[in-house]
Amino acid sequence: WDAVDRFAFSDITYHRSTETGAVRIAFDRPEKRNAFRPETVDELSTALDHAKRLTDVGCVLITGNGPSEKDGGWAFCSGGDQSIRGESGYEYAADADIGREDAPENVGRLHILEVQRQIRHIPKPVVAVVPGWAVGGGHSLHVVCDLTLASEEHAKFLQTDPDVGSFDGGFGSAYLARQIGQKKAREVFFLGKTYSAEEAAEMGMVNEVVPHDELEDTAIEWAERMMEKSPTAMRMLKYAFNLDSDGMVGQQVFAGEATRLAYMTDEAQEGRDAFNEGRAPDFSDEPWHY
Ligand code: 2NE
Repeated sequence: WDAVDRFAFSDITYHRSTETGAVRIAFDRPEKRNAFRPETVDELSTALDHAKRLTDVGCVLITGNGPSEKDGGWAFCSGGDQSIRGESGYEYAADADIGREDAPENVGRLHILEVQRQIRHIPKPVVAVVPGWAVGGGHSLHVVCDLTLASEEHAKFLQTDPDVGSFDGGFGSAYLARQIGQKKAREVFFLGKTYSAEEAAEMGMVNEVVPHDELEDTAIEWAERMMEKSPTAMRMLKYAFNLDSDGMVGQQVFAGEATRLAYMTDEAQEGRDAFNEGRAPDFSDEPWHY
């Protein structure tokens, strides 16, 4: 991996594979089980936006660095950092550089939900590589990723949202129900049990469980495998899978990609050229495909 060092991140690490078209974005707060604060979410968003623009990158891995130096614990992400949660959301540190001259101070943020939408809309597969705890908003993040790969020994899945007065009523619950069924999804939230990687795989919210020391190699193998496929087909498939649960927004994203394909045809280029040349378009040579 090569570090992408142009961003000077503090809460995440961001690497680009030297061998395959994958990037690795990792929560880097292992002493807090990789809980996110607003700064973490901003960095995650920046990295995802950057990864989106890399036309030679076909797969994004999201994971958590570890283990914790304090107690050896592993985590993917334990959700919102409760120690900086204010009255209306998660608050930036007092010295965070957030352009306070333009924006009001201490507005609680919940913009991990914006990152969830980024993960849904980035035009390439996103894999949650889960080396330890996936909890609360961290659980919802793995749910929203296209695939989940989990450590056999250390991955654990738990929903604590209602324990801390929070509720992900969007993808974290409703989309989870599409993955594992209504009864199971309600159990995850209402009973708050901890599930092993194997149990999570049986439930249908984890694709594969591998020994911990094979986790990252397997993730790279998956990335390589996906990178062998047609980028257009992969993008259209991702958006087709999303369309079913994304309503008009899903239709808009899918249709945008259909428009891109249409732009590449002779007839669309004839339409453009005719406008630019001040003449009527001539589509007479174009077949009415069936
Ligand atoms: C993650 C879990 C189950 C781990 O338990 P364990 O026993 O392995 O570790 P421990 O000792 O609880 O945690 C280790 C250290 O990490 C901190 C702890 O306070 C502890 O710190 P020290 O005592 O060593 O100083 N830590 C862990 N998670 C944290 C967190 N989320 N915020 C701040 N510090 C955290 C266990 O730690 C746990 O249950 N954590 C809380 C999970 C949680 O409730 N997350 C928030 C859900 S709401 C949410 O994420 C959300 C949303 O759903 C929608 C929008 C926005 C946010």
